[in-house]
Amino acid sequence: MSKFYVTTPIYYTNDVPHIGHAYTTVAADVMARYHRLCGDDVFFLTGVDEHGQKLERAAAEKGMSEQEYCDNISARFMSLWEKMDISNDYFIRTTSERHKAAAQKFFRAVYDAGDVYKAYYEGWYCVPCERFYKENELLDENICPIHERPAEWIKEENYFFRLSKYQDRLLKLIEENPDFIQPESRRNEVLSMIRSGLEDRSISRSSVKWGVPVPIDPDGGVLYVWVDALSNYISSIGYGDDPDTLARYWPADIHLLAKDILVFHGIIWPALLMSANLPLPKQIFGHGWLTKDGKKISKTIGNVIDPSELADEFGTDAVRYFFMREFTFGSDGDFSRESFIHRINSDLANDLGNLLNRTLALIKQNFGDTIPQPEGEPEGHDQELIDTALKILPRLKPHIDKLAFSDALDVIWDLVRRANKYLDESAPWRLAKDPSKKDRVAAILYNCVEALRFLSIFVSPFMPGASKRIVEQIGLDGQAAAQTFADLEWGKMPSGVAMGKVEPIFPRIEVEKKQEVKPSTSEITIDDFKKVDLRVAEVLSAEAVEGTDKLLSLTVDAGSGPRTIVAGVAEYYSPEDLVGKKVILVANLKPAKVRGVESQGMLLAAVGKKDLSILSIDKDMPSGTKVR
Ligand code: ME8
Repeated sequence: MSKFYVTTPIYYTNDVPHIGHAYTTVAADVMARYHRLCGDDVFFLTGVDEHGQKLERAAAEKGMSEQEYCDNISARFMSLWEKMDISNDYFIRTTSERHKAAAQKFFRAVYDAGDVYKAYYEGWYCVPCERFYKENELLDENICPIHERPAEWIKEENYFFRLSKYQDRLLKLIEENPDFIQPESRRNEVLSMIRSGLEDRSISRSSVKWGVPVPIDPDGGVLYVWVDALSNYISSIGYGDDPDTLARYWPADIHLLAKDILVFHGIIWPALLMSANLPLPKQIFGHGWLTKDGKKISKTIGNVIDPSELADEFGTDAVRYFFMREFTFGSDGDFSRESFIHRINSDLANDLGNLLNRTLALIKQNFGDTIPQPEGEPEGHDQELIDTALKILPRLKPHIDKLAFSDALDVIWDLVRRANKYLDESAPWRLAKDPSKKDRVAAILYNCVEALRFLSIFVSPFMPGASKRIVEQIGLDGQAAAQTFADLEWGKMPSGVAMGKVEPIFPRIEVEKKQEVKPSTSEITIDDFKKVDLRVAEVLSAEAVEGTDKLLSLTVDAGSGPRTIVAGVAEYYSPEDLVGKKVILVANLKPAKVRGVESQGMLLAAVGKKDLSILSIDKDMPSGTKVR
């Protein structure tokens, strides 16, 4: 039996999970589930990276302890993966004692190899990336190219790793093993980086407290968070405490990650492993980014989309399918709701869903609730359908091996399309009018059910929930979990079984008509606009206005002392929500009496039909600051 060990990166717990994280995790899940169908001994690892400076700061900002903060966000990742049907075998938390001990053992192994020394680090550091930057890697004014925020200058005495010593071995490794880093474009990036020269790297942080203590020096600070994090791939399978499991799964077959962390996985990690005298992973695959309007989805950039909300709205399978079908895995892909809905309606509701509905409805009409017995030798287009079905698996394999998920699904959809066409060409509804053709009708519908059973196996790595529902509807309840590629034998579908409850598995998503956005007023000049004095104002206190449940009376300070305003926001905000908030005030509005209270200004809000959101500022600015 082959083994297959696949990993996702471990995600930072300063961040809430978003569709970028779900993208990698779903891809890894597809690989794991596919290999289980092949009968492999699979270990699928995901988890969270809970240490480092950005976490330390994020917790402090929230007034929480670091551990409390991590516990909170780790729980969100875990429940998201449950919702997304992620079948990981282990969930690593780097704050676990097991991991910390293994990370220290790993550091010590590198130290014992003579590859660690103490020196001063002075240079740029981007906290959201948790990485050191050279000046020429930053944009103007020392802005980090990924997070578009200024990097910080740090100077500290740290432990360094002799990365430079491994330059030649790394180069040879990557040159001689074309599959080690994929896709090709990423491999070339790494090669040119190595060729341009590798410098030793700091692997501890003396100014950071929240981390794994450096094992060789009580005053040495903590391990650089990346060294701590990378060692998760071995700590999870027993590097510190379970040599049998380690030997069973290590080296990893594939580390999946996005291109921004390729250097850590393609250069630093293999060099550290060489130093610690451990085998190297077989492949590192750096996929593209999910973007929104061309920008990487990330909390720091502020454009996150919550996969959990998408799954609530459209179903887990639809989200998983979209990720795997819409984008070329190695390249960036822009997420849009329109393309999502279009893809789901056309591929899932129209193609696959329709094949299932039509087949089962025809069986119901002609054979009650029972899957009919196939009668007679193949005729008409039967053989073409059977051949298409039997050829899917060998065609699928090379695409999955290259992580070309979209191409793999396209191959599977050849069977969906062929089966729908088969049904059209064979037109059993016409034959059913002639009682002497009943056997032929039975054979045609049986063949469609058999194609659906094959499809339930093929789609199961991508859409485990839908696969299960297909299996149940065609009457194989309970056997869903047992299906593997070994079940892809035409004719294995038992006849005479009772169909399950028939329901559309992918209801069509009705597209709301876009509201026509008409300019609400005629044009104004800049001078007209300048007449409005907009200011940042802090809400000092807030209370309900008597006799109405719509209004709040707020005391605000726009830099010139307290004043009262009345705002129609009570249905959307409680007084406590607003105290301390910085809002945008129209400061030169003529005072007016509202319900007996004199209102000296107005706050700005986005006003929808059913919701309202008060405008605020995303950085702290003093009260009275002009807004324009
Ligand atoms: O880098 N598009 O954690 P992280 C696609 N803790 N994938 C995305 C993405 C996007 N817009 N945004 C995030 C870290 N990802 C470290 C990893 S591993 C030893 C330590 C995915 O929370 C993608 O897999 O910033 C990326 O590599 C990972 O999340 C980074 O997650």
